[in-house]
Amino acid sequence: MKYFDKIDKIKYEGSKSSNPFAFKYYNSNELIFGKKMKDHLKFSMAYWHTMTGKGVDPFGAETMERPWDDEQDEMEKAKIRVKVAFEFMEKLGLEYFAFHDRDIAPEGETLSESNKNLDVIVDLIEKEMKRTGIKLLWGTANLFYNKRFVNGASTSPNADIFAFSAAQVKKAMEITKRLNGAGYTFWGGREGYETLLNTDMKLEQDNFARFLKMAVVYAKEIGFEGQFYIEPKPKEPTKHQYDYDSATVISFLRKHGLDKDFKLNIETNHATLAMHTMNHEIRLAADNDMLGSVDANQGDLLLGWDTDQFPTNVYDTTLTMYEVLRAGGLKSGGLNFDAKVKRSSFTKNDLLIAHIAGMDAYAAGLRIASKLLEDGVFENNLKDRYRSYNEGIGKQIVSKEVGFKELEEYVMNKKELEKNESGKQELLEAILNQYIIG
Ligand code: XLS
Ligand code: NI
Ligand code: NI
Repeated sequence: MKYFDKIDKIKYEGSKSSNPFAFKYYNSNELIFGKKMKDHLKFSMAYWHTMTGKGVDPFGAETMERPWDDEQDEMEKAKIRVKVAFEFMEKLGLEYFAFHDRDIAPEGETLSESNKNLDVIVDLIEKEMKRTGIKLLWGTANLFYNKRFVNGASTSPNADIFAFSAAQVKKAMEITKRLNGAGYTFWGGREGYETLLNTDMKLEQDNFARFLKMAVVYAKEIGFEGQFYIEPKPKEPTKHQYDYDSATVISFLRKHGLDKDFKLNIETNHATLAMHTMNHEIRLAADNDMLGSVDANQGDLLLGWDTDQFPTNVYDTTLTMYEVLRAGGLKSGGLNFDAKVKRSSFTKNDLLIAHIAGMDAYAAGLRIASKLLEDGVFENNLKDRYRSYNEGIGKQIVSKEVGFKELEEYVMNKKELEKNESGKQELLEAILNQYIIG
């Protein structure tokens, strides 16, 4: 049975199209800097939101109309969802997906039962991947939903929970390897604390590092060569999460000698929850050679939580793609739509429309960003703004030829310093608007 058979494969019709089931900006094979749009963007479907998200919120029940979930048996439901997922991705031309272990198969009474369920579903996924050529961007383990993780997973005060988490991740890594996943993500859903009054923060963070080291060792053992990612998030569900933001994660990894084994999976809504812009988070990761992948969504800045909305803000997608292009692209990573349709967008077709909206917003952002880069709009300004470091005393500072004494000598009897220049923020913002609006 097909669930989206009333709609043809989504095609590019250009910006004048009024067909809601067509791309207006995403033209998958169009070349940008000699590379296909689809290879710059590498869009991925998040199995959890799109296949299992039901629209519950703390005040209300499920709203989503998902005819494929009518089946009562959980394993049968999981099998049907695999078919639906691949039909859906094929319709949209999504070439990647990402999942948590518990999204694809129901949890059993014991780990052994859960693992058996996974094996059955992974068989089906593997077949569908072969049939369609769709690839796994990354896998992960859900270490936050079950009540056993109430105090955290690898940062739980209870060593049994640490052990359980390790065993669950072991299996999740194995299936990710089996499905040839390009990456494996760690998002510390409950790796943080509610109050320091009951928390040994040092032990918890050291345990988290021990856990990650075990994962690195096990990856070598089984020959998993995908990229490990850590996904920063400052809060929610815990009040304070250890993987707060790019800067925090980078210094944590360096402290524990793990920085060569991990890169960052940066999510737009997490960046804004940390009171940073997404472009700041990406720039910081890229400057430290740690840019890995992107969870492409957007938050509502008037709300203080992770609303995981589909990215439609072209200003933001432009600046995100600008940073991605500037960093030389995403390598093993992609743009994973860690995004859910609004609770009131409950029809199955809203799922298609939301992905089209996100893909179009990113395609438009990519086009604009490539022009900005090509014309050197910001890069030339940067060169000019920092030119004093290319000659004279600036050059000596950069090449570490001078210290405080020499610098004192340099300025002590100088009557006039170089004049400061305008930062030109409004001018640059106006030019950015010209590129966006055209
Ligand atoms: C939640 C996270 C989560 C990760 C994967 O806020 O974004 O969905 O991406 O565990
Ligand atoms: Ni995410
Ligand atoms: Ni999130």
